[in-house]
Amino acid sequence: MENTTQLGEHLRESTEAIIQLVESEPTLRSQDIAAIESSLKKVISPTFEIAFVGAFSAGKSMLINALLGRELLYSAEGHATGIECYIAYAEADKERVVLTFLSSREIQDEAQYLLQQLGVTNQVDFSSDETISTILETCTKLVEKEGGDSKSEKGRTAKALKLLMEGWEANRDRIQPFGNATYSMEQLDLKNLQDGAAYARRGCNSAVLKRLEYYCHHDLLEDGNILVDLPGIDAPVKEDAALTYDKSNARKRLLLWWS
Ligand SMILES: Nc1nc2c(ncn2[C@@H]2O[C@H](COP(=O)(O)OP(=O)(O)OP(=O)(O)O)[C@@H](O)[C@H]2O)c(=O)[nH]1
Ligand SMILES: [Mg+2]
Repeated sequence: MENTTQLGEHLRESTEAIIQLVESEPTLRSQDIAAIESSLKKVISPTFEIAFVGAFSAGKSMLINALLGRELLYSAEGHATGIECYIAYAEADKERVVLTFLSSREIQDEAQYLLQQLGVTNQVDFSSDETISTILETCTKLVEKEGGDSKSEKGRTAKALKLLMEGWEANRDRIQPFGNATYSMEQLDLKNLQDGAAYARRGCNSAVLKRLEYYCHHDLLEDGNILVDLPGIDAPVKEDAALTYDKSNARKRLLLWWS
């Protein structure tokens, strides 16, 4: 009897033969081959997402790190995870990280919202270096005045805006005006998963990242399980909480609830 791997291999060979036939026949060239390929991938290497959802600071990221036996995800007191992180399987010699950045438009909208929270209601020109320097200086002073970035809402907001502006300055050549740019480890000169994790963990980089994908060699992931780490459902940053709420409603995903 054939095992699942052999069946998958036969299915792949047969489908590829059919695709070749379709491509060689001019009258059939308009057929959507990409849809067939994507369905084939789903059948021969199915994945299943397991999302860790719950209150902020409940220990979700730390638990995933403990399960994998490595410090990939940022875990700290207070509101720690601000982006969606996916951890999927890779062969031992093919471990990698894929980083997706926010667009300039998303960063500017977020900055404008944070400025509004701080009482600045006029539209700001983020293309001016002078404006960015002024925002950074003002935020630094505000955080000092508030006695740190965790003592008051104003201090937290000023710190978040400072990190966002620093992240934008540091990664400006990588960020696209409207689309979400995606980079491999090699493109960012990162040598391994730990390097990737360290890059994403830096506050200013984390502020301008949208999504992280770790491809990691671990038995737990080998059957196609993808671990998903998300911000706390009650995260003090409302966009982060909204992201988790949104992802929690996705179908075909197991939710592990923490409180
Ligand atoms: N003693 C103890 N501390 C823990 C445990 N789990 C988490 N912590 C601590 O709790 C804090 C928060 O842990 P995280 O893993 O960042 O929590 P999280 O649920 O991912 O939080 P968010 O990313 O903000 O949603 C960290 O300082 C951890 O060291 C645990 O089982 N025991
Ligand atoms: Mg976390």
